[in-house]
Amino acid sequence: MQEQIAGNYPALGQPIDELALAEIKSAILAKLRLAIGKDAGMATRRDWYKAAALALRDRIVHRWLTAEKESYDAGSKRVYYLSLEFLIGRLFTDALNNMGLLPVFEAALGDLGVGLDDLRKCEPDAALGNGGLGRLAACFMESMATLAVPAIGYGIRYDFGLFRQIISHGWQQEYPDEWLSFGNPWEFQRAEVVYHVHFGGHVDHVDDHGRDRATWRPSETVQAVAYDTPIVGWRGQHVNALRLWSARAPDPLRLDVFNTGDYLGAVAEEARAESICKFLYPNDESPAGRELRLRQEYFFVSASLQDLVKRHLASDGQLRGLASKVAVQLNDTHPSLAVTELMRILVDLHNFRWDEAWKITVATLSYTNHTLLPEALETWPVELFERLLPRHLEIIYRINAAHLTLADQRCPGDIEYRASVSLIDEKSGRRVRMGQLAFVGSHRINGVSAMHSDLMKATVFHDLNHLYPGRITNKTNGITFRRWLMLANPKLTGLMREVCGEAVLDDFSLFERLEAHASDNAFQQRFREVKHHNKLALARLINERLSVKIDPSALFDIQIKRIHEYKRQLLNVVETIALYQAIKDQPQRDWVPRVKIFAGKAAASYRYAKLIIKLINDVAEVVNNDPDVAGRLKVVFLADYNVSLAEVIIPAADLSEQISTAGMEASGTGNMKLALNGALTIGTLDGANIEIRDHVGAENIAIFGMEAGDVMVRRKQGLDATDVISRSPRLARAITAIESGAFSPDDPARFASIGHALRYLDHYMVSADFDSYYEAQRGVDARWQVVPAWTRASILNVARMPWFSSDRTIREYAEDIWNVPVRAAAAMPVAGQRG
Ligand code: GPQ
Repeated sequence: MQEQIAGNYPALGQPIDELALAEIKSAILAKLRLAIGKDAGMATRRDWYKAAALALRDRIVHRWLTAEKESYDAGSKRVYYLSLEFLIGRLFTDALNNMGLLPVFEAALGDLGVGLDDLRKCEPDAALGNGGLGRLAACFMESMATLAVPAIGYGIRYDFGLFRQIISHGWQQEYPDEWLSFGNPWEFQRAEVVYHVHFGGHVDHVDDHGRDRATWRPSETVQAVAYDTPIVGWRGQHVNALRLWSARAPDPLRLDVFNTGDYLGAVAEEARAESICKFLYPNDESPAGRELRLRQEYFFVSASLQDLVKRHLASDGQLRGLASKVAVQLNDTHPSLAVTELMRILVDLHNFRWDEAWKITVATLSYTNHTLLPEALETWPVELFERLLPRHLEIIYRINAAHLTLADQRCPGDIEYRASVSLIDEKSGRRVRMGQLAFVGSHRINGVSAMHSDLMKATVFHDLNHLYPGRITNKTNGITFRRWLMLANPKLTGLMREVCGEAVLDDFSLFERLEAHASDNAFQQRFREVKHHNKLALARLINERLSVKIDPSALFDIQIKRIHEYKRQLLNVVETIALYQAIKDQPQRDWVPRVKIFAGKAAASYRYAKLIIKLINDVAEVVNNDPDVAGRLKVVFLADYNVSLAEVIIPAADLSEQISTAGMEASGTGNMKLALNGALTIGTLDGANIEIRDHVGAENIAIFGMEAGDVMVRRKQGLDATDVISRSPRLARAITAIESGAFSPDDPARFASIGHALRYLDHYMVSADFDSYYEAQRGVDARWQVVPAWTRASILNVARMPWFSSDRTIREYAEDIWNVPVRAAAAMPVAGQRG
């Protein structure tokens, strides 16, 4: 049993084992010398970080190989999570924590004269994703490992992740994210795992007794090389791989061309191949629409399917039973080509009859939808498809033929119905619809919150749902508590371990034990001390980065997420302006001191979102330098929002802004992270906010604004907001200030387009929801002033969040979609309980 200790999180106050300490110290020193080639005397902090990471990796690899062998021997069904985005952040303390090795590494490094926290900061964030969708994939990988679901995450190893954001004179500027420039200690290059991925050319048909077989004669080949990163689950019991593909040309150098003196031409093929994994498209909920993006999508789908088919054949010998051993989850439409690629593999390469191949494909694949915005669903011009993937286009036509026959049977003569379900959009030039393709080729299609899944049935997939009833299911998103509570908020975790018992680390239902203490004065005091500690840390960071001093006892009002019109940072700014004006009008009133904190990136091509960032910064400039509001209002925009910055901001939040236009945020997951850390939510009835309200109780959340149905009705009436502005002098005054250059004296017309939208093009209901939002904010002020009641609500938010663990989400996917067993919560090794 002692061996298990390594996988245990040492109980509070448990002394560190001297033997283990000595072992880790010598392991780190050995890595420093033998893997880094340095002496302790010469080592930089980064050298120490790498040495420690490698020493840790060794310990993970042992578990990894064991887990791998166990699932192979057992012939277990495997999950393959296909995602163009994995927003991982840092792995060092995440892996240490899950391995139960955080205290011993901290002590060992301390003895060696280096601080663990300093080393932690040497690791660059792996930002292979844009926002929620990519972070969800990272949380899922951790939960699948925790629940011992044999799984592989497949994606692309981008040379450059999401751009670095710099704010210069208030404007966003983008710089490349060179996350690999100092190497990556977590990954294993698998030089032997290489697949050929083809593009272009033409298709030859063989008359094969109507079997629909064809031979694709491609004109271009790219190689996909595997890089594996181990993802270790809680208590180190199970480890899965994240397998990312890197692209290269079969011939790195054309010597014949080189010898003619054309040095650039000699490496042109290599450059073209490598461009596939050069960078992450910085788009969020807007399709990239470029040929390179389609090449990325096919590249990773093809390599991943070749890999999983090869693995399956090695153990089962044939593909007939694929669906009983393999579940492929498509994260959004980006991997939709898996439908056609799997059909091609089965029919063209393995001689399956079309109908049987189709059954296997549908039984193997499932698809998660992350947005209702019709303009965000990917489509590709037929002509581009034909040029890049001629055989896949044929397969799409063949699938569509059968699919439309079914549609005609269901709704005979209904041309509109047929057009709406077709895989080809004939309206805007001929385009392939990737959402429809993923839907038709999957046995389950899930939305990511209850409301989103309902709206999927009612809107974007209404007609497809009619044709394939029962396929749509809901899987409300979740977040991994190991990262978003234990690591990000060790102080709160410590308090919970004391009050709920050590077992709370394994069984989140024990959070409910907090409820009994929610009104207890002494406990409240300690709970507030934890929050204050976290707020001090954030205040320090803000002062370091922006030279803005904020009061840690002020209400920290936080909006952190991608900058998007539907997420309505603008609503928050307009309310900030109105509040600023109100404070200036009556400086003597007992205003609640507030710090408005924003962070988030705008897609590089999204001009309006970038203008909103400029507005936030311009408002900050005026507000923060106005002595009339000093001590009452501050506005802060933190640049370069990423996972690591979120880990500092979230534990310090008092108020969580979840204010999207109702019906537009599929789920949200930041809302869950903030509530888990004790922030009260001010939000609309949108996405998972609704389920958060249901769990924490309507009295512990501030809901405002129009509901999704109201929004639809009002949009039908038009987008002009003159009516609401004429009824709200407060709103009118704030808009006028924006338009008159009150915040942009150097360029008074800078925000004219924003003023115009607020008045006449209020698609996102910023003006329409303003009064309701302003009132809700003043309600928050009133609550804040009653400290015990606020603290109680904050504690109850934490206590009632366990359902939002991604472990729960993964359990639901496993049962309802993948049909794989998961480790039961009770089967987790539990450390001795304290009371
Ligand atoms: N989401 Cl379509 C993204 O982060 N990027 C995207 O391209 C799309 C969706 C988000 C969505 O906006 C959030 O509401 C969800 O919580 C998140 O996906 C995960 O499902």
